[in-house]
Amino acid sequence: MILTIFGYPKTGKTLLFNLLTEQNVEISKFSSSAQEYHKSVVDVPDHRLKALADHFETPPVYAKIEYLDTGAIAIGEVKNSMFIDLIRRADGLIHIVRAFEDSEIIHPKGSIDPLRDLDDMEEEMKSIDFISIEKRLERLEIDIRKIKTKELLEEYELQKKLKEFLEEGHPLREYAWTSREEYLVRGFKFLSQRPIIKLINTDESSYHQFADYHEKMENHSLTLVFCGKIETELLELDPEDREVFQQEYGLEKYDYIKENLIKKSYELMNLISFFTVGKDETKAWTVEKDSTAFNAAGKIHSDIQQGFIRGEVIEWDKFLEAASFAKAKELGTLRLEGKEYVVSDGEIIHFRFNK
Ligand SMILES: Nc1nc2c(ncn2[C@@H]2O[C@H](COP(=O)(O)OP(=O)(O)OP(=O)(O)O)[C@@H](O)[C@H]2O)c(=O)[nH]1
Ligand SMILES: [Mg+2]
Repeated sequence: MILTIFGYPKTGKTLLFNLLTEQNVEISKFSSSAQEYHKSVVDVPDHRLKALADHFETPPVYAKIEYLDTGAIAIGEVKNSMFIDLIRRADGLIHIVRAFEDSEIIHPKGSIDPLRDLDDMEEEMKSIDFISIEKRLERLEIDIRKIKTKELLEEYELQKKLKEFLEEGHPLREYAWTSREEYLVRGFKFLSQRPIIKLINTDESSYHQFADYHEKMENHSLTLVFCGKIETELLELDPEDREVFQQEYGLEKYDYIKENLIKKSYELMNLISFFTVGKDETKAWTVEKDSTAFNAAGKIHSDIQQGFIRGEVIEWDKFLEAASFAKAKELGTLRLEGKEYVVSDGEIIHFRFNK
């Protein structure tokens, strides 16, 4: 899964990237070379996988997230940005805005107003989608005059609906997509259709001022508030000192962004994990909520999917209670399930298949 961090200049993108990936990319108060971007792949932490790996004495293989940190994008310039492909390519977006004060760091708008900046970016993304849709509609009108295929007509109606939806002021992620509709416009990678985490980067003094935005989940968008610079400083301390300073800053109940963001992105993007265990490795797999055992098998290998016979399924903690598959069978906690079985978060699945 790819998550792309983007935003206006000097909002703390690279500082966030460092926190999420434990890298040490240089950050600066002054304008940097906007040409470069950073990339890093991290493990998705999962205590359940760790416990299973300990039991089987095999290495845990965590699910992975690839984070991309783009350079600054000037206001109004998303459409011309060299990073637009990195934004389109993402499975989910992280848009970060500045709420922290620092008189030495110039804000391109001359004042600090994170909610305004969130809206500005939303408008830019919607208007880029609007322009792509208008162009596509013109093209479709020409094509349909030549040949009227069912699919072209279907797409034409949909693009018109999407255009109206944008005109009413909604981002495309709020549209009630059917899977057929998603399929029809899959090639467009609309920016406002991507699930998005809106991150407000603030100091301890205004952290509580944004309390309404601490975990605001709505229509495939989630807003979170964090203190980038303070968090970086806190992480350099020993855990006991950290608590003392957190109290001093009034951040007793602070959620550190690295784990919080991953946990919340899984919720936002409707993702769950299942596990496979074996003599070589204990592995976490990511699938969409409501995936069937058949879909899950396909994640691992097309041969397993094609030869699917059944899945032996057990919740990770029930397995550890039983301590072996034989015992779990005896206790009745290990179940046999068919292709249509809907996988739940935290299950171990052992696939039986015809080779
Ligand atoms: N006070 C304060 N300063 C911050 C915070 N986050 C970032 N900064 C400062 O803002 C400056 C820019 O940080 P970067 O992480 O480089 O920001 P960026 O968005 O990657 O910048 P560009 O890539 O140049 O657009 C640095 O001097 C940081 O120390 C924060 O939460 N509080
Ligand atoms: Mg940067």
